[in-house]
Amino acid sequence: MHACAVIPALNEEASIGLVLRDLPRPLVPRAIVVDNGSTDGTGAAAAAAGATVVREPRRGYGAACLAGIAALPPDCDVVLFLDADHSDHGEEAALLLAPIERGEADLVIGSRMRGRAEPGALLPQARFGNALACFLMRLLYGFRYSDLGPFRAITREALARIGMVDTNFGWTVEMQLKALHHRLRIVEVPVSYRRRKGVSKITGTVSGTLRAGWKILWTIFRYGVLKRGAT
Ligand SMILES: Nc1nc2c(ncn2[C@@H]2O[C@H](COP(=O)(O)OP(=O)(O)O)[C@@H](O)[C@H]2O)c(=O)[nH]1
Ligand SMILES: [Mg+2]
Repeated sequence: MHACAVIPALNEEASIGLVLRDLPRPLVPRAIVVDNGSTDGTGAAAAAAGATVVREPRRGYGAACLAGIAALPPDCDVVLFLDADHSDHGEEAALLLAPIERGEADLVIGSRMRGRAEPGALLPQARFGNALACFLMRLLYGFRYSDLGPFRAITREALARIGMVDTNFGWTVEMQLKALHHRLRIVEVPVSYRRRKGVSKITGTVSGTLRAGWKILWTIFRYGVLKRGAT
């Protein structure tokens, strides 16, 4: 197994080095940090910590993930996604990669609801949004996700098969919906989650929460209702 990390980052100079430091190197020897138009030293900090830095001027979480995928080395066969704010515990990468390595899963979601989230790390609006999205996916597909967490692993082959397109906040839920659609083998594992440094740009702001919440619901409607059976 050749795993490569993809880390979308927007102004995370203070934390990106810690994220890269915590990744277990033998298991995840390479990391691509996608600098999404940061105005701080995110790119330089990532390069100093040994990552390959890709720049994506088109703003958006999904746009950054897509740019990271486009830059994967040819021999990479498993992609590990995580956030740049040091909320995810990169040292837990083995928990996500093990089911893939054993040949039991195509997609492994790190669940912060099943694992230990530090108090205050998941804001109430994030918990509510996660619960609602998971409830709706269960109604539509009968599958019990417990989280839309950013820390996840997927085989390169499965990633190619599902054809991700979302350029912003719908990214995580799109992957989960398409995984159900394409009948991927999905496993959830408990992961830890800590409070980020600095202010959250998505769930920590009213506009970010509303835009993300709306986009997630729209994505569930689009793939779960309109396009069900189409792909
Ligand atoms: N590429 C990209 N990343 C973003 C954007 N907004 C936030 N991020 C990154 O996405 C991750 C999650 O953002 P964060 O502010 O922690 O929001 P929250 O955890 O959902 O409340 C972090 O790694 C951010 O650097 C964006 O517009 N583009
Ligand atoms: Mg965060």
